[in-house]
Amino acid sequence: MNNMFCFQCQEAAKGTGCTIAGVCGKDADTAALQDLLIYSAKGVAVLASELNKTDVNCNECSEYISEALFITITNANFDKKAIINKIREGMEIRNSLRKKGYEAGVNVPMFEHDVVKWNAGSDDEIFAKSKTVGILEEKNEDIRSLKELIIYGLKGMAAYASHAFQLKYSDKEVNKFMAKALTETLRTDITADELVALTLETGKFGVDVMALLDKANTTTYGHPEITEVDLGVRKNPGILISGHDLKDIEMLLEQTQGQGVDVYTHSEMLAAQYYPAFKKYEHFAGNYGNAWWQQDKEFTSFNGPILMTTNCLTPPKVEYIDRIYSTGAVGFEGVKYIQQDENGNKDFSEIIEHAKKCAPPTEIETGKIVGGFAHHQVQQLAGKVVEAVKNKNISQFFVMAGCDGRHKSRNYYTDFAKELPNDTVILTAGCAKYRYNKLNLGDIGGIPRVLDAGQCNDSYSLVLTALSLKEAFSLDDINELPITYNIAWYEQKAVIVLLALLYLGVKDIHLGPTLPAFLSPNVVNVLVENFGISGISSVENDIKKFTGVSVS
Ligand code: SF4
Ligand code: SF3
Repeated sequence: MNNMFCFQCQEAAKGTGCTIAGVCGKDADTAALQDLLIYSAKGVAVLASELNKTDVNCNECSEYISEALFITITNANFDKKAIINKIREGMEIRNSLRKKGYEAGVNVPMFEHDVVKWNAGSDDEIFAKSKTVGILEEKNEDIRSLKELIIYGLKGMAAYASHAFQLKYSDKEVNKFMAKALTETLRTDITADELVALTLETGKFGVDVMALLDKANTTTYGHPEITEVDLGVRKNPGILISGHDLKDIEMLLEQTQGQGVDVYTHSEMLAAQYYPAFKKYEHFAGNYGNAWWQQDKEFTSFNGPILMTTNCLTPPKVEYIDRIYSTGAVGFEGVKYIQQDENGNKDFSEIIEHAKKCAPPTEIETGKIVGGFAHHQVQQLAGKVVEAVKNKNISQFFVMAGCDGRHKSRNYYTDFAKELPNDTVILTAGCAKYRYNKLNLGDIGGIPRVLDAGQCNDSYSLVLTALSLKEAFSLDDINELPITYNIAWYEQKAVIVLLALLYLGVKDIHLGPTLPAFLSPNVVNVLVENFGISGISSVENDIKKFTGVSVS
C-alpha cells in the first residue's frame, strides 16, 4: 500500500514528486482516486482493444477513456465525488462489455487481469482500492518512467480528442491507439525498447489528434486571423471564461446575447478571440488577466462569475469560490458544475443571472495584444516572411510554445524574450506566451516579433509553419531551418506536444524550466542521445549559445 505519489507535472515537490499533498492543491485521497480512475480507463481499454478485433462494439469506450484521462490532468479535477462517479461508470462499461465479450466467445488471458475484474461497492471500498494502484506499483524505475511518459502523453491526447469530440469530430485510429497503448502499459514483460517505440507512436498519434482538433476548430469556426485583443474592461458586468473548450465559449456567447453581460476570455481561452465565428458577437469583450497561476488575484478583481471549461483551475479562494462554475472535465468540491444534456448542450442561464448581480470587472491592464498567427494566417504572410529571411532581416525563429507556471525560475522566459536580438521572431502557442506577449517587442517589416498561433494544441500550426518554411527554402530536413526550440512545460498537454515534435523528427529541443521528474536518468539519456533534448541554463548562456550574440 502506497502513500500519495504524483510526479506528472513540472511543479512536482522537490523536483521529484508530491508525496503528502500536491503543490497543485490535490490532496492524497484525490490523487489516489485519480490513480484508480486511470486504472479504470485501463480496464475499459483492455476490453476495447480486444473487442476492436471482433464484432462486439463499445461505442462509449473511447469517450470514456478520453474523459477519464482528461479528468486526471493537472489542475482539472479535484472533486472526489466526481472522480468516484467516473470510476463507477468505468466499472459498469467494463462489466457489461466483459459479459458481451464472453457471450461472443471472446476470452483472452487479459480478461482475467485485475484491471478488468476488480469491483467495489461502497465508497470506502473504492478508497481502499485506490491506495493499491499507484504509480510506484511498477518497481523498475526506467520501465515506470517510460510507462508514465506514455500515459501522460495519452492524457494530453485525450484532452484534445475530447475537444474535437465536442465538435463531433473523432478519429477511430486515435481512439484505437489510446486503448492499445493503455493496454500495453499493463504488460509486465514489456521491454524498455518496446516502450521507447510506443512513446514515438504516441507522438505520431499526437500529431494526428492535433490535426483532428485543428480541423474541427477551423471547419466549425473558421481560420484564426490576425486580431487585436483589448486588455481593458467595459462598463457592463462580465463573465470570464477560461480553459480550452471552444464549443463552450460558442454556447456562452450565444446565450449571453442581448443580456447586458459581456464575455471576457482568460488564459488559454484568449485564442477564441482569433476565430472569425466569434467576432460577430458585440458583447464579446477582450482578454482579462494572464496565465492560470495568477487566477487567485485576477478572479477576485474580475467581480463576476468565471466558467472553467478545462484546466487550469487552482483551489479557489473564499473571495470568489461562489463565483466559479465548472464544466467538462473540471471539478472542485463546492464549485457548481454545469452538466451537458444528451445533445451536448449546456444551459448557462444560472451563470448569466449571477453575472447580472455583479459589479463590472475592475480594470487591471489597458492596451492591446495581437495574435491569430495559426497556419492559415501565416501562409498568407509566407512570402513576406521568406523574403525577410532571405534579406537577412530575420535571422532566426524561436519556438517558445508550451505552458506557464508559478515558479520564479520562469522569469527566464521573459528575460530570454527581452534579450533576443531584434532580428529574431518568437513562434508561440499555449499559455507560455504570457511571459512575453505584453512586452511590445515590435515587428520586423510589419511581421510582429511574437507570433501567437493560439492554444497549446495549436503547436500543430507551428509545425505546419516550420514545414512550409522548409519547403520555401527547399530543405530536406526540418532541422536545417534557422529555428530553435525553447519550450516550457507544466502539465501533460505539453507532453503530447513534445512527443509529437519528436515523432516529426525535430532535434535539439530545449525543455524547461526543469526536465520532467518522471524521466529517470536512463530515459533522459535515451532522449539526449536520440533527440538531443536538453534543459535550459542562464539567459546569458542560452542567448549566446543559440544566437552567438552576447548579452550586454
Ligand atoms: Fe504534484 Fe503536479 Fe501531481 Fe499536483 S499534478 S500532485 S503538483 S506532481
Ligand atoms: Fe496552460 Fe494549464 Fe499548459 Fe494549454 S492552461 S497550456 S498550463
